[in-house]
Amino acid sequence: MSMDLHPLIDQLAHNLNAVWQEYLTLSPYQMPEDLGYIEGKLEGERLTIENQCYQAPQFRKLHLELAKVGANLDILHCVMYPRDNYPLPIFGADLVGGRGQISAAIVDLSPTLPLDERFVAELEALKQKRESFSQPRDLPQWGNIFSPYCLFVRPQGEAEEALFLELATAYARLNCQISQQFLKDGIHETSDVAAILARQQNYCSQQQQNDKTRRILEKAFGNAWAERYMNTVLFDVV
Ligand code: BLA
Repeated sequence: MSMDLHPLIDQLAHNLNAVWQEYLTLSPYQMPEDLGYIEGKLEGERLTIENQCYQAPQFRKLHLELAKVGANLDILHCVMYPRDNYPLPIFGADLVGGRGQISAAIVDLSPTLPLDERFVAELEALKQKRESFSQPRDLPQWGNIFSPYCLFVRPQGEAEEALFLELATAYARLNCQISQQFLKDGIHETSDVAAILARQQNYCSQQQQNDKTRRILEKAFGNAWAERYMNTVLFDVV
């Protein structure tokens, strides 16, 4: 598939796939039939979407989406939803850019239950790297779902792009490593299923308030389609 995306998007997509394959036992995840590869064009520019989706013993859904809108807007969207019996955070990443510049680069491990101390230790150790970006961005109001370790920047130049890639990959790897530890130790037997589900529900309903995502989908596919896509593919709760 050659969508000719911004190099940082290609690199992060590559790294996420590599980390998943290294640490997790992946099996296919059944997408709604018509939503794997999508092309749309209504009033706006052509929008092409490619979805990859897996599951694993610890994750109900591992979703990586690459999208191209016209010639100037490239998007990577990734969410790793844990199963409701694992006290894991929700890994989420979004890269939005075009014309050689990434305008929004965000990655987080958003808590369901309070973050396990093994996450906190590693994430604290990355603090200095998180703070070295020249253009940090402010989270929107719905962004109260994110952790204090959320990184949201407009990366400037190749060095900052490389650092974002390193950190986003580290967050995904950490999540996979600790999830493997939980699997091995049977930690999932003891977790609070109702609270984990409630946090996933809240994560999804907050993300659905992102009008910037919704508007792009609506312009290419119409309102009803955009609503269904946001509820069933991007931010669904089972
Ligand atoms: C911002 N998301 C954006 C923007 C666009 C999209 C166009 C504005 C870019 C900018 O402000 O520079 C569009 N993102 C999309 C589309 C898809 C997508 C169309 O993923 C999919 C088809 N968004 C996520 C996830 C996170 C996320 C998983 O999907 C975080 C983990 C965050 N995106 C996010 C945030 C903003 C954003 C916080 C900034 C919103 C704002 O400033 O109002």
